[in-house]
Amino acid sequence: MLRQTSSVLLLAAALLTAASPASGQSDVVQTALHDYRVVTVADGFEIPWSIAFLPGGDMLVTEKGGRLRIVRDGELLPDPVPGIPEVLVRGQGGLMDVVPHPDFANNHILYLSYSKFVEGLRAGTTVVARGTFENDRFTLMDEIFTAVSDGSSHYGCRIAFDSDGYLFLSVGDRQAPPRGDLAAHPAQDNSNHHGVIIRLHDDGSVPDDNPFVGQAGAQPEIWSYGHRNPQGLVIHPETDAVWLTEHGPQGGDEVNVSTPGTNYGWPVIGYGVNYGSGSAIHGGTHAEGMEQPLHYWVPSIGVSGLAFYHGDKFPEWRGSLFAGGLSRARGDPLTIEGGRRPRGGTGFQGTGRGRALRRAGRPADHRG
Ligand SMILES: [Ca+2]
Repeated sequence: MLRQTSSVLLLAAALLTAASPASGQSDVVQTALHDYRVVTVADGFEIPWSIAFLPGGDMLVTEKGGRLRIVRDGELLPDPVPGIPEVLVRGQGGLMDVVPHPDFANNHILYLSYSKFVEGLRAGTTVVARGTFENDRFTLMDEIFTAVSDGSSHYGCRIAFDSDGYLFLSVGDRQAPPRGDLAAHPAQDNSNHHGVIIRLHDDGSVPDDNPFVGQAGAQPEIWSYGHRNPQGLVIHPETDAVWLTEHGPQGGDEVNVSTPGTNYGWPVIGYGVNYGSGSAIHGGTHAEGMEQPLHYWVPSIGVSGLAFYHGDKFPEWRGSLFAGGLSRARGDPLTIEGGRRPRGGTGFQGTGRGRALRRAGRPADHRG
């Protein structure tokens, strides 16, 4: 089920590199706005989860099983990076995101997110660690965030930095079952980190202006809540807004823009149903005080990596949001009209699971 090819992982890099004819590439794919080829940049990975582009041209690729790999000059180096912290590899858990510090060129700091074993918890929790990456070795500095959460899966784990240097992280709802009093679900309860976007300084300290700072009983790292399992996260390259995609249940994957203190409704409202049975989860799709998604997919695409395109090779796609999907390997360009309402379009399609999307060509730039 988790079988995956590197060509899919590297779809974004390939796509946005405006392929010229070479080996290891697909036939021309035609879409409404642009024709393109998919080019395999490197292969040989085991369940790759994310990519980072470093100054100098190296790519780092996480493998869910706990390894960080280096792609240099188009070749996957045989040895994994030493020094990676021990991760809990179980179900959806493992080594997930890798993101360089915005000033990586000078400080060589790298951020990793992963699931970690914690005594007493069923399947660990989501952790962000930072360390230096020099001479092809990772040296752990510290764990800057450990989510207060307990559950079976839904770790979230996407990291993004905005232009002011704030670190945003998604944490899933840990698959707490949505039943009974939905308003009492952990994703609606800010005394924990289930189903949230968090905002931190680059050292893990909490910014004074986070929305729940000073609110009794609330976790001060929370920026927005009521999410299910956000696994796409990107900062808009012009507006600095925090865009995310989150997995719905059966149907109801969503695109949201995370604003401070906002409740995105899971599991009180939504557009999906229970897996298999198709029985209702939500009382409805709308509720007072709960934000509507900008876009939703029924059926779900199995959202994953997320990127804005602002390059010049494909002018009609400029400003579009590309959403990776695990179940329908594709990137969906969503045209954002007036910065607000996305419109679905025909994007690129691959042959496997579209896990990670990063725009290539701007080293260490994870804002699009
Ligand atoms: Ca929602």
